[in-house]
Amino acid sequence: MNKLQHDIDRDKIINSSLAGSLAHMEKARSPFENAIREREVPVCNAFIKSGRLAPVSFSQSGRVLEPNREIAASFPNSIAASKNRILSAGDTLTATVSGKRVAVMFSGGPAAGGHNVLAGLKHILGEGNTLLGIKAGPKGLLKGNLFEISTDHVRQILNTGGFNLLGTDRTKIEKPEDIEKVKIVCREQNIDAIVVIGGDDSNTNAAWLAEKLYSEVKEDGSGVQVIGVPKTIDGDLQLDDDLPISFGFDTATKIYSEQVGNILRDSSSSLKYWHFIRLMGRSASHVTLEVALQTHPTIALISEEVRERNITLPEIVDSIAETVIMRARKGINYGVVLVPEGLIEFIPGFTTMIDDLNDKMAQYKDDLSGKSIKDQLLFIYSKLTQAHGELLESLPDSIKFKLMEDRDEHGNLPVSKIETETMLSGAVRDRINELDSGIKFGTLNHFFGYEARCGATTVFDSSYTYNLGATAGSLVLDGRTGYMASLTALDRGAAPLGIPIASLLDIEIRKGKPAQVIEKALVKLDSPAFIYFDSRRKLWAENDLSNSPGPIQLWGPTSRQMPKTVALNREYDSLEFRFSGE
Ligand code: FBP
Repeated sequence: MNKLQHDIDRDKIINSSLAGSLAHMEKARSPFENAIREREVPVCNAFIKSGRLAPVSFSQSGRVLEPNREIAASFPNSIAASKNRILSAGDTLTATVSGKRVAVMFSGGPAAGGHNVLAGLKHILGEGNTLLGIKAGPKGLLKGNLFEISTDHVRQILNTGGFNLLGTDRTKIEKPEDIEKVKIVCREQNIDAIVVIGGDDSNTNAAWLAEKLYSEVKEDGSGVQVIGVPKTIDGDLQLDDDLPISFGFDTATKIYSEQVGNILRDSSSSLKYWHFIRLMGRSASHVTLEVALQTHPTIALISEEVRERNITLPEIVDSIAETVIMRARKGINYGVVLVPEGLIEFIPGFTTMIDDLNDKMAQYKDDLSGKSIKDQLLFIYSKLTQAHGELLESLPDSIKFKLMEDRDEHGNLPVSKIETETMLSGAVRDRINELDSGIKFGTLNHFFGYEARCGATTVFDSSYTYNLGATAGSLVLDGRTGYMASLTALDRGAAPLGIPIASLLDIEIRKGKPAQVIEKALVKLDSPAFIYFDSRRKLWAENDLSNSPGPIQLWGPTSRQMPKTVALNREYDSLEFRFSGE
């Protein structure tokens, strides 16, 4: 092609009508996103009055959540007001509340559905009140970085995944000087209420804010209300029927299930690989359990079982190796092993070693600073107990280095960066070679994590979050503070609730010190979901019963399904959710 010809063709392409419409779709305007913005979101009957959306009032129910005594002493205002009772929704709020300025932020890791919380909140507050978005999470609140969320913004984000309208971060708000900064921002920007959309650590922030901003924030002596919304793909913010699941879990697990289903199908097609797949989810194994129920992998490890049954690393490795050999003898030289992200913290020996390490890293922070990772390790071995030092030293460098990385502001280990799947597949290979070197064992390691947190929101998450936003807005308009919005009875219309956040706190060791934080809900071995999994897994290991659930379905047969673990644990009759009385 000569140069002139090239220029002519280039102009033709750039000026074509197809190029014009492609350029128009550049920012969040794919045909898919345009279509999902138009989807109607089902609303609970509680929020409908004479065919229109209306906030509800709340009253204290008979359900009491007794907090830990030591914690109760730290939250006198919140506990005196809530009496630790869950709020249930009553009739439509009779008084018309107007003029409120409500600020909302995302906090912690993104999770699909956050945008619909904003939409439900904005719509329930109505035109008489103002919704302000806090940019970049708690850090943005400390800086007073706010803007007004308009109806146009809401139209743009409805039903879309991600937290991109506001952004998020993991700053911990606890120190008196931080609380003081928040008070100044509230006074300067005349904020009446703050809604925190976050996980366990972020809702711990919300509990502290609610307590400290209870009164005497504004010049007239009034306080600032604080309401939480339960978000996290990890699914570890749960409270039986009163909080069946956090939002984002359904979308993330459906995306991982599609990917795992595809890999299972690939493994039984190409007939030569064992895939070790680590799934995100921090400490709890809810994500892995849900994906296992959706896809029926050869093996799924559950961290809580490892801890409770005291299963050591060599025992985990042995049992995987035995399954590989058993299948190989039947001529099946492939399989899929699901590994929960937080496994390493649950393996006996590792748990206490990591606690000791956290403790020593906090204690010798100044000595460690400025040293290379290798020098930090040399320094820390001698500070740990002998057994812990030896265990740390025995690990592959890639794992050791990650264990030495800084904890986040809440004291969490960066488990998303620790390649446990690689460590395990390597150890299984060594064991197989010891037991039967003739076995073919081709391995591939994967981590499925960040690809699901901002995925296209499932119908369950879009509906759940819109109604959670309406619940949070109703709690604000009803004058409540220190509650987390929730919905119960997800299979029969869903009913709004308010859960006193301070009553959810417990004492955990973080960065080597006791800290008051919301207790993570872990997988229970006597839960219906685990019992069902336990009854099937031997069959999945011995045969090929894998399932490919396919991509998230927004229309069609499974579009109205909630997570299997939620339906089983709540003992619902079917997987179908219902957010309205129809
Ligand atoms: P939240 O608890 O804030 O919802 O975050 C969950 C999570 O996605 C974990 O599953 C994961 O381990 C972690 O965030 C990763 O954190 P980061 O986004 O800071 O890398």
